Amino acid sequence: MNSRKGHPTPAPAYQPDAQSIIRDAQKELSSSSRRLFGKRILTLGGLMLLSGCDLTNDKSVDTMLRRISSFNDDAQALLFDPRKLAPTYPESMITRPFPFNAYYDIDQVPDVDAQTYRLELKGRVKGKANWTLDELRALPQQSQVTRHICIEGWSAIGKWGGVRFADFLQRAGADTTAKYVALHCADNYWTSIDMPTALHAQTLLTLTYDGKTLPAKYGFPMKLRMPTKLGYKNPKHIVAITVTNEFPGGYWENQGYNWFGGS
Ligand SMILES: Nc1nc2c(c(=O)[nH]1)N[C@H]1C(S)=C(S)[C@@H](COP(=O)(O)O)O[C@H]1N2
Ligand SMILES: [Mo]
Repeated sequence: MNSRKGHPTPAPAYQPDAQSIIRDAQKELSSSSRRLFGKRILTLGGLMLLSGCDLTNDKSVDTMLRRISSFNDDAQALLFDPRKLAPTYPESMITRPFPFNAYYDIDQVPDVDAQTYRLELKGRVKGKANWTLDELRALPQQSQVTRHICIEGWSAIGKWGGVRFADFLQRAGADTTAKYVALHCADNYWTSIDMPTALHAQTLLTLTYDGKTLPAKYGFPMKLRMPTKLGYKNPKHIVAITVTNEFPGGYWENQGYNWFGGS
């Protein structure tokens, strides 16, 4: 479970050469923030101008990269239009077979028992705290064909079905004025999202893939599917959900991936 297959190993803290600084900076910046800056690549000089930091000092580089990343989160949150829909596709465009990806190999996919499974709701939630799969299946379902975009440079079109997350949060008595929703997974992966994205019309708590029960490799029993966010923000095998005002971070986000992670 410890190998980091599928993603580049996060760069060592600091190597005192311009190339490694630029590589780190590029990793830190999502594609949309690069659009925001109007360039694909920031030069070392550009980074110095932006930050006012002396890039020969490793602490200032780290501080600057963190500042750019949180600026980028704020900018993306401001630019996010909760009513704007991500593109949908005809079923004929579904990618077959749909790729598998995780921070481990496919033979280590967690095996979640459907009978004993309960989705646990924590934090700022007044209603029902534990949900069985049958209870989730009994809620109104819908499906969508959307493109999943992985930061590693591949994308694929798939069809997911399930409960609109906004409906679920409402039924569960969640405080939808809270800032964050954290998603905890059976494989110890976790991520967190902003409330406007949680309430977006295309954010689905999915129970099916291509019309059938979500297979283990794609996240049985449940994946939160958000076509407005990059792949690493779409957690599989969710076992608990926390509604909170405290920043929860995430598995990849805590290793330098941009937190907002919009596509
Ligand atoms: N629980 C869990 N969810 C996860 C991951 C993971 O390792 N564990 N990887 C993420 C990444 S980086 C990607 S690209 C997608 C891959 O989903 P797929 O296997 O359905 O293509 O799952 C995301 N959700
Ligand atoms: Mo990914």
